[in-house]
Amino acid sequence: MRIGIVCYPTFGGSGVLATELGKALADEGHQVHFITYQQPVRLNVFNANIFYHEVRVPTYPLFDYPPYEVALASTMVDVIMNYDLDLLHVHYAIPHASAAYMAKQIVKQKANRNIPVITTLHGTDITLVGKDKTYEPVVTFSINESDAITAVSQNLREETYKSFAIHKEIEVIYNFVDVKRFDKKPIDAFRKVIAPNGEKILMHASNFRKVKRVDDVIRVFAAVKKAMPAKLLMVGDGPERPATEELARELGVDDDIRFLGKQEQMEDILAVSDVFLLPSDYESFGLAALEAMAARSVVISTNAGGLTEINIQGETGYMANVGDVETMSRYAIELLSNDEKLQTMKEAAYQHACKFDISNIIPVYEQLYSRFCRKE
Ligand code: GMT
Repeated sequence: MRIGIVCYPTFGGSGVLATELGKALADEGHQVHFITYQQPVRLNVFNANIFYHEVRVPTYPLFDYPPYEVALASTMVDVIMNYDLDLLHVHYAIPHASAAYMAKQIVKQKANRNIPVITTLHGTDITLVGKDKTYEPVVTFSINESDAITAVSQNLREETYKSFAIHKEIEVIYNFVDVKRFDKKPIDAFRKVIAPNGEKILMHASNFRKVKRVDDVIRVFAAVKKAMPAKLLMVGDGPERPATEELARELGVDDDIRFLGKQEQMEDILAVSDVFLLPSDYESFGLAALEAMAARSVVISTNAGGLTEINIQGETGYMANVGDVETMSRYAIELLSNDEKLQTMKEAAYQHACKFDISNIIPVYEQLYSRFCRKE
């Protein structure tokens, strides 16, 4: 098949998932065309089946807001027509689903062709941004106009039906992880630099936005530090980072925390971590947590959104209510004080992550695509 993939090229989970999906489809022999404004961060391989089409947004002094959606739709039309695409798969509804609708109409008029559009909902496009009155009518319309709609968890499916008047079926296709990539032995030298005295290592990775409650990560770590020697790795960057660093200084734990910024080699960093903290207000799925589990890190998270669909309480990790720093700290201290339990839960987390392995999910997407593909 010739598949167009539209996504955000940044470190966000939706872009990561879309890129990994495209890479895997290319490995299966499909021709994959990424259409986005920048080379996706995880698109770091050469594969003759992968094409990358950059959306250029020409500016003009009149434009306070350059019209990205128009440029995106035009690029979609160009790629569909010139590479004879079979379908478009757009990740994150805003503005990809509405741009795809526009492209679909143009291709219909120009070439009398119906190009199927599949929209995958990822989370904040529904729960945060999409709900906003400013965007809602366009989001509702363009989701309904998609030929197929998928959501990355049951929770997100339900949230979408609750918040938008969607009259089509939303199929759940869970996010996936390439377990082979994350099942790595820790690099000893790296572990020694981070934790020279064999301290336990906690970790968090996100885009440091309010929804991630990064301050709760620091508060849990401060409680753990009172009970045992430990280190914390903070991966990623975003608006809450300065306040988070300030809180670490205030609580006197800054010397034991490393802010690593944005990182591509997540598998090497996750491999040295014992516990992964994800105290978010909401996660439609929590891809970062799944990657941590595949790397044998035990996830201590909130029980928000789709996290309950990937973490099993007391078996693969622990969950607490949003903001319940005390309970999350207690879980972390109990677990990190009991090596046998820690090893058992690490193994259980890994085994559970294997159920979400890429090899199980790619065929599901292929089956979905084949329902809409032209019969030659
Ligand atoms: O978490 C973010 O802010 C990034 C966001 C995105 O769209 O890239 O992540 C969402 O999609 C991921 C991939 O499907 C999910 O794993 C995340 O849980 C989801 N984030 C939220 O729901 C807050």
